[in-house]
Amino acid sequence: MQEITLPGLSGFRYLPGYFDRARQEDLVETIRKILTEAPLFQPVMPRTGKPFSVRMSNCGPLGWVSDINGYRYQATHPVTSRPWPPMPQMLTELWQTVAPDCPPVEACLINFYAPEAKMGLHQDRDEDTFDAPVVSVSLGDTATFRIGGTSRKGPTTSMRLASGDVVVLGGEARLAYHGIDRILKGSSTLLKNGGRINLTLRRVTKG
Ligand code: MD3
Ligand code: FE
Repeated sequence: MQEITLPGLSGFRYLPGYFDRARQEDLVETIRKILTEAPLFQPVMPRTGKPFSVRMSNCGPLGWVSDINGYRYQATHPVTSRPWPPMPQMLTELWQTVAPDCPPVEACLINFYAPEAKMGLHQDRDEDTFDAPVVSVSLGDTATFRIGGTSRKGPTTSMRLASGDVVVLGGEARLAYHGIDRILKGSSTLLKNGGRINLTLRRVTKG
């Protein structure tokens, strides 16, 4: 298994091809089942109400939501009001493998990118703890990902995230600015209707 780090950003680990094609197919089937229970919703920006281009859902005890009132984690789906579906075993196993000394994963945010979707540069800081890493899994079309440092200005590094790739954002990288510039339409055959799914595994509460 290949592991790539960045010289200026400790705690960043890129694990290309972590999941082989068969396990990616397994994961997609598992996620599709979750999405029938907890459908994708369109989050909006706090205050402005401007919709995100990415649609989202969650699984696990807590899920991240954004609405006119703000960003937060909550135990229920914002549209159905039902609890989020349980965390699949493949994801709890991934967490145990890459974050063995951390308390259990509590949230898996499911981001769905249509070919035109993107995500602006931001920090992930809605959790009550930054001790555990954020762990990202990419499925479907390749994305152009940008990561900088812990200040909004300053240099950024661009890299491609392909289907099956895992990124672990711990240590200094946990609070790095990052975003998705674009999706390379038609770059993967994994998802029948194209697009990209990103899963992010998180610890939300203090262990
Ligand atoms: C770097 N997701 O859900 S994954 C997000 O592809 C998010 O959907 C993007 O940013 C996506 O918040 C990027 C890679 C990633 C995830 C979390 C990070 C990079 C990160 C947290 C801190 C630093
Ligand atoms: Fe993020």
